[in-house]
Amino acid sequence: MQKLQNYINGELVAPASGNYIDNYHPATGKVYSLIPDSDAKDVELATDAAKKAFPEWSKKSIQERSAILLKLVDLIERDMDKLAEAESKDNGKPIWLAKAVDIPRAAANFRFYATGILHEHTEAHSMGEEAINYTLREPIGVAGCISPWNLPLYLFSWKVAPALASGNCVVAKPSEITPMSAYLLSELCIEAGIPAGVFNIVHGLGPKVGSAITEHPDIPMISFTGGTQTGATIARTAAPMFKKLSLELGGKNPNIIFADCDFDEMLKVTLRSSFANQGQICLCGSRIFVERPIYEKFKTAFVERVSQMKVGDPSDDKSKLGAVVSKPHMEKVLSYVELAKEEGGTVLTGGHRVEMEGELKDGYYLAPTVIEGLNYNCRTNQEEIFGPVVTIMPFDTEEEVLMYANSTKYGLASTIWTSNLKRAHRVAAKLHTGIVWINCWLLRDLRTPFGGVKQSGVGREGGFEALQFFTEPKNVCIKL
Ligand code: TXE
Repeated sequence: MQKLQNYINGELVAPASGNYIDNYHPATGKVYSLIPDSDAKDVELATDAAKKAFPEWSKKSIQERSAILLKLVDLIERDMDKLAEAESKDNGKPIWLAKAVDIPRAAANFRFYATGILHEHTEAHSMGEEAINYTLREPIGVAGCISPWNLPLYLFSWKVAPALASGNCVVAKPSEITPMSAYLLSELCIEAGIPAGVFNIVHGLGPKVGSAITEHPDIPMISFTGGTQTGATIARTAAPMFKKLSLELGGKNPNIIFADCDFDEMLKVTLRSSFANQGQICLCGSRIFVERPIYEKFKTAFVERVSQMKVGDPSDDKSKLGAVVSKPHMEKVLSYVELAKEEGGTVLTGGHRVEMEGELKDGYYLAPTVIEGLNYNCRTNQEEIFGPVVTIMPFDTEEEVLMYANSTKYGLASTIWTSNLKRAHRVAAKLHTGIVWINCWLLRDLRTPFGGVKQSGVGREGGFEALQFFTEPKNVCIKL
C-alpha cells in the first residue's frame, strides 16, 4: 500500500514516529493509502528548515521567486489529469469536477500570486515640504498554513501561493482526510526546483500537527481554513502569542430568490449552489428563501430537477454528485436530516444514503436532499451541515427575508436573485456577509477580498489582501 511522505527541507521523508494513519477512498469505503502520523518533532524539523531557508528566499528578486513558482504552475498543468484523478479518489468528488474546478484553480492560484508580486507597489505619504513617508512591505518569516478537505489542493494553494510569493517560507498541513494532492504537489515542488526548506508539508492529525504549528513560537502567522470550532481553538492559542491570524471558517449561506428573477437561470445555478461538490463548499447556499408568488413553482421545478440528479461513481462523467468525504461526515449529514424531521420539516426529496452495487457498495453516497416546513431559527437552519442538504422557505417582504438571512452566527456568502437593480443593491448592502452574489454564484475574481464576517472568519484572503497578510508594513519617515 502506498505510504505518503512528509516534504521537509526539500526531501520526501517518513514521519519521525514511523507511524501512519489509514487514508480512505470515499467511493468504495476502503483504505487505499497511508498518511504519515506526524507530530511536533516533524513540525520542529520543518520549521527549522523553513527558518534556515528564509534569509535567501526573502532576498530573492521578485522576478526570481515568480519564475520558480511559474515553473510549478507548468508542472501542475502538465499533471492536470493525474492530479484531478487523485483528488477525486481522495475526496469522493466527481473527476470531471476536479478537472474543471479544483486543479485548474490550484494552478490559477499559484499563477495569480507568482505574477501578482510583479505588479505590487507600496504607498508614499507626503507631508509637503516637511517630510515624506514611504511604506515597505516585508515578508515576516515562517507561515503556518492549515487547510481542509473539501477543496483540497484548491484551498491549500490559495494560502501557500501568496505566502511563498511574498517571500515567506511555509510549514503547511493539508487535511488528514485528503492528503494526496498535497503529497503529489510536494513531488512537483522538488521537480520545479523550489529551494530546500522554502516550502514544507507535514501530514497528520489536526490536534497533533495542526496544533504544533499553531503553538510553534517561530511561526508568527497562521492562515487557516476549516471549521469554526477549530478556528476558535487556533485563535485561543495564537492570540496570547500575538500571531497574525487569517481564519476562513464555516457558513450557512442564504439564497434569496425574488419573484422577478430570471427563473430558468436561477434554477440552473441554484442546483449548483446547493449541491456542487456534494454540498461541501463553505459557499454553498443551504437556506433557500423564495418570494411567495413563485414559491410553489420553484418548489415543484427544483424538487423535480434535484430528484433527477445522478449520484454515482466519481469516475462517471454523468454523476452530478459523487461520494461525501468520509463515513463520519456522512453520518453527521444524515443526523441533520433526522433532526430536521424532529423539528417538523418535511423531506421533499432525498434524505437517505444511496445504496450502490459492487465495488462501490460501501462508499459514502447521499441523495441530494430538499427539506421544507422549518422555522428560520431552528437548528437545521442555523447550523452548518456541509452536505447535500438544503431547506426551502417562502417569504413575503424584503424586511422579513433579511431578518431570516442575517439570523445565523455565520456571515460568509449570500446570493440574491432579482431583475430589480435597485433592490439588488439595497438588499446586498443590508446582508451581513463577506460576499454577495447577485444573479450568479461562485463567480470568482481572484483579485477580490474573500472571507466572512461574524463566526465565518477573521481577515480576508484573495488579491493583494493575502499579500498584505503575509507581509508587515513598515513606515519610513524622512524629514526633508
Ligand atoms: O474541519 P477541521 P474539517 C467546516 C465544515 C465542516 C467542518 C469540519 O463545517 O463540517 O469544518 O471539517 C486541522 N489545531 N469546513 O474536519 O476539523 C485539520 O487537521 C490546528 C468549512 O476538515 O476544522 C484540517 O487540516 N489544526 C470550510 C483543518 O484543521 C487543526 C471547509 C480543518 O479541519 C486542529 C472545510 C487543531 N486543534 C470544512 N484540529 C470552509 N470554510 O471552507 C483540526 N485541525
